[in-house]
Amino acid sequence: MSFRNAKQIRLHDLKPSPDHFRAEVLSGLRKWQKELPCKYFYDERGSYLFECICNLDEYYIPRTETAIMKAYIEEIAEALGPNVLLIEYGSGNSTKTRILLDHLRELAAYVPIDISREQLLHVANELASAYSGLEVLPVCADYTSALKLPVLRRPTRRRVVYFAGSTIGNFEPGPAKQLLECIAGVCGPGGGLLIGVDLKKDPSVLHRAYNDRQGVTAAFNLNLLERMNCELRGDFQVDSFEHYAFYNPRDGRVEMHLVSLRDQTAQLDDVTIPFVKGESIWTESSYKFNLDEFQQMAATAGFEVEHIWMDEQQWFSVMYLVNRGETTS
Ligand code: AVJ
Repeated sequence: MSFRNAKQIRLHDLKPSPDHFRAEVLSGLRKWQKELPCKYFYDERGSYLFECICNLDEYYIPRTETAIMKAYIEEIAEALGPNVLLIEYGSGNSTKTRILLDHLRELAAYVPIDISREQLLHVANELASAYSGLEVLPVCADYTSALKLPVLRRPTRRRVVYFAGSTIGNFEPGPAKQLLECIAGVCGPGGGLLIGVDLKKDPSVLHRAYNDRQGVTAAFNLNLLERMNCELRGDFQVDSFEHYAFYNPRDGRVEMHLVSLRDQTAQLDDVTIPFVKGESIWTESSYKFNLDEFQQMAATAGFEVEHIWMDEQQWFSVMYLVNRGETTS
């Protein structure tokens, strides 16, 4: 399906259907350790709350990543080269993308891919008017499923996937490798991957980042229950669940959960889901990497690290990898 809005931006709409949402929710809530896919955080309110998180002092990722991009943008532009087709996974509000769009030479086109349709259309329109002459081709999709790129006006020299914010950390190791393989397929041999990767650090810094004082992260987590109430005819008692986030050093990840504060049941349409007091729904993992851990994982998908840029504290990295077509196992 595709449609044009007033400003003539054509949206390729592959957004997951309500039935798909329902099926994924039910299968997650039937597991022994209940879980929900974190991609469903990003409805309109969730995307808004995530932007609020990005402005919190405690949540160091966006400002650190932006500072790295700004400090090294000349080197980054040099590494990517001219006449690139830039494909962004999980484009969100595209703030960091603007740094790239300002500096890449003879950029061929920009394809933002995001699951949040409202935000995607809004941002695509803004960028299309801010960068006249740039072909902007938004795709509303869950980029973990097979995805066909829209047809471009101009030929390009290289495809580069931009995957910011350390969203790769939201995937378990197996699916993360699969996603990198899928990205290797999308950018093709000789194509590139510019990726933001959050690094292992003092757990207290991580703890603060996912337990902010204002409770924005808690609201973001709990919004998933509200979304299910609205879209799946649920009756979750949102105030009977509590945000719980911690760093798990054994697995190198921050885990977010929603903990049931009492024995209770929740309805999702005609399905009843029981909870005992203290039981949790696991809503997100956010893996943190060492440089060589990430390098090895990327190598299994055929990517070779060409550049690593970091902040002074070495909290975050931006890496440029090239698809060499040779995979390790
Ligand atoms: C943007 C998905 C990488 O995992 O740090 C922020 C999402 N979750 N606070 C992250 C998030 C809680 C964020 N990602």
